[in-house]
Amino acid sequence: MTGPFEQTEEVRAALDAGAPVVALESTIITHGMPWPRNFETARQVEDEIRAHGGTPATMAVIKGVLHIGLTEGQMTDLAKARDVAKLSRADLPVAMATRTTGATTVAATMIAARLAGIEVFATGGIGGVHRGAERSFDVSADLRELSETPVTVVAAGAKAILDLPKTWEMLETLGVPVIAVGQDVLPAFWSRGSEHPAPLRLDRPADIAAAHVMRGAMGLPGGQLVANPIPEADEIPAETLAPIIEQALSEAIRDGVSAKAVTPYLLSRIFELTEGRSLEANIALVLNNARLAAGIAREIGILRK
Ligand code: PSU
Repeated sequence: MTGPFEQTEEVRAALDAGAPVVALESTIITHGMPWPRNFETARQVEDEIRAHGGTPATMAVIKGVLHIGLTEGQMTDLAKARDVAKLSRADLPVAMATRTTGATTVAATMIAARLAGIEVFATGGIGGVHRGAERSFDVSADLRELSETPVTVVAAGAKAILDLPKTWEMLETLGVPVIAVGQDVLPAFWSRGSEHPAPLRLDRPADIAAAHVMRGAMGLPGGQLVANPIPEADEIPAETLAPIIEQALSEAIRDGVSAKAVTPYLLSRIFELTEGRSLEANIALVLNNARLAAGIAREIGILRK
């Protein structure tokens, strides 16, 4: 495969062999977690995918080159860097054309995965409709990407800092399948449960893979959102988090935080207010999603043979 991107040997060999590959994003490294846990987590997530028979492909734009899979040195530099751009659908080609460096969000990682021929992607939580969106109109480009780009995204739902009911409504409007795993309600990122019934439920990776392949066979654009609850031992109860999220949100308004800065601001404030507990939960859920994504990628490979 040729194109405006560069693959690591490991990723190229896996794709050529038709072996399972799982895409990973880099905004979670640069904007979602503090150093050095961001670097350790990025490494651990890759190892988790390898341990489950997959090949990880972490995406980032480095000096204009879209990398599908990063070396350890590139990952270290990104994890340490400050002021790295946060690239979504709109800015990805601009960053590449102007030779800048940036981390890929869910939307940009989906685009990179499709370019490279990777069908499954694991992350923590997607972006969505922000609270107060009726005034700010702040809705993540991740939602529209899910309706356009044929990649199955495994996440612990949408981040609980968002307006979750509006996020689920919008995904329904966009025709994106939202599939809960192992339970009848949608998960809420740091917490397993919520009041929102799951529109779809599939418990077996083979069924999720079959739905992905069927969607493609029917010529339907867009991907699937697999909503995988955080493991029980790692969750933070929603009641514990609710006042903390409220506090972080009102501080964001007080500080005039807007647009792309909102999510990183809230995540880091919630990290401080929970004395690090939110980060431990975030790491646990990403690892859990990586395991499931490797299983789905393997099953898609079996169906494609
Ligand atoms: N998952 C996490 N932490 C993160 C993200 C996902 O556990 O920081 C990132 C993803 O890159 C996602 C972005 O696309 O947060 C959402 O940002 P926004 O709300 O600005 O669209």
